[in-house]
Amino acid sequence: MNEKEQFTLLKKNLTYCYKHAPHYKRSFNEAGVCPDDLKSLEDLSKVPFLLKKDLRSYYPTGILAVNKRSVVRYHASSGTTGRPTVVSYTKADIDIWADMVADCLKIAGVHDGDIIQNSYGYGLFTGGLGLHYGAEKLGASVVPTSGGNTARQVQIMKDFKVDVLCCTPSYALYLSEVVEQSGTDPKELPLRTGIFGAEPWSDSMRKKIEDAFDIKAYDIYGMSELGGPGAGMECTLQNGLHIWDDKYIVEVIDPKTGETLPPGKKGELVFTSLWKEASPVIRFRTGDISYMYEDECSCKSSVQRIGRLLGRTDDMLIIRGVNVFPSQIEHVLSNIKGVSGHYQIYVERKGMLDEMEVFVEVTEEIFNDSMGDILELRHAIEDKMYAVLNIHVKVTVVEPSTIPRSEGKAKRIIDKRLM
Ligand code: DLL
Repeated sequence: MNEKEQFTLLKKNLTYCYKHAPHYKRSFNEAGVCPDDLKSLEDLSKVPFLLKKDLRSYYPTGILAVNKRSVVRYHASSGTTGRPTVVSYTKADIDIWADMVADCLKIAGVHDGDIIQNSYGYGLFTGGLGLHYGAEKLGASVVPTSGGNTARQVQIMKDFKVDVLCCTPSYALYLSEVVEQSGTDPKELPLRTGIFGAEPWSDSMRKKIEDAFDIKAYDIYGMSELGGPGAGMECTLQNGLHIWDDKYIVEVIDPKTGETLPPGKKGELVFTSLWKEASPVIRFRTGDISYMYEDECSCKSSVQRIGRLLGRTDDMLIIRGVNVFPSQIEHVLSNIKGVSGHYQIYVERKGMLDEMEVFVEVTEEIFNDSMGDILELRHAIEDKMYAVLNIHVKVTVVEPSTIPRSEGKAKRIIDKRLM
């Protein structure tokens, strides 16, 4: 889709929101803009942002632009940092979302006839039903295992000869361990592709999962407020996440000033939906950090492409005044041999000082080495952390399988200062 077509869609959508969603009428009026003022895509920067707290204030119906009777489904965000935000869908929304997810699966090489095990949770979380409808639309066969009961998941993977696995990357890694414990080499399974997302994961984590199962692992991005999974998807070239031009306009802004940043510059992702009928979002500040690509991917799926997610603006830990992103810790750990990929970060305040301790789980091979080797590994991790973060982090090496496994999003940070 070219810029002119995208602008036409944007104008239509803004006009729709102004007319049908009282929130937008009010916020546009307060900012002194009306949809007719926009003459080009760049003018979108005149439109006010939509914040998570705005959406929360519409609990429990969500920011509705349709009569409640037209809503066929509700989803909600997990609400771990406050009241959940509710997202509503009309029949048309569900249909378009399914098409979008089908297109995402397609560019990752998934096709009709594939057997897809969908281990994203079914329920208020958008992952389960979102991938489910998309996979069906594609003509694939879905095994809707949802999260949990890992032993059964493994049995199903083997018995159904599953081609494609959909779940969080941390759960995929855990599944590979349980397959191994069941006496099967995960590489021997027919599994070909993984569609992993819903939580941050690094390229090194990707390599760990790809090597464990001998598969290709693709990143899928999404957020309840944006409709769910499918807002961003990697193609088989694994070079950035495609954002469908006819579904969203994406901007990157400086989180402090709100100014739009050029391609290549890291900042907060801001999304405007072009397809949502019941809960449209206009310039929604996601809190997620990434950057835009300038060049077009040779697969030509869409013009808009963002880098893999680098973290969240609210994820940043401030330890003794130093900004620390959990993604930096994951990056350090995933480049160290003998580390399993499971870790947890504890932060607490001792007296006046913040202290950070990272519990790092090691592999069976390393754990069987001498005490001296483990101590050496611990020091090596601490040194690498210092080199990257510029603060001393206490590292505790723990036995294999001791960090709690999650069936959905992994809980990596325990900040006792907030408890
Ligand atoms: O996690 C939707 C989803 C389901 C995406 C299944 C992908 C697959 P929420 O529960 O609302 O929605 O959480 C959204 O999760 O703002 C990001 O911070 C994070 N997130 C989602 N996908 C990725 C990803 C779903 N691929 C929040 N990489 C977002 C990094 C991700 N973080």
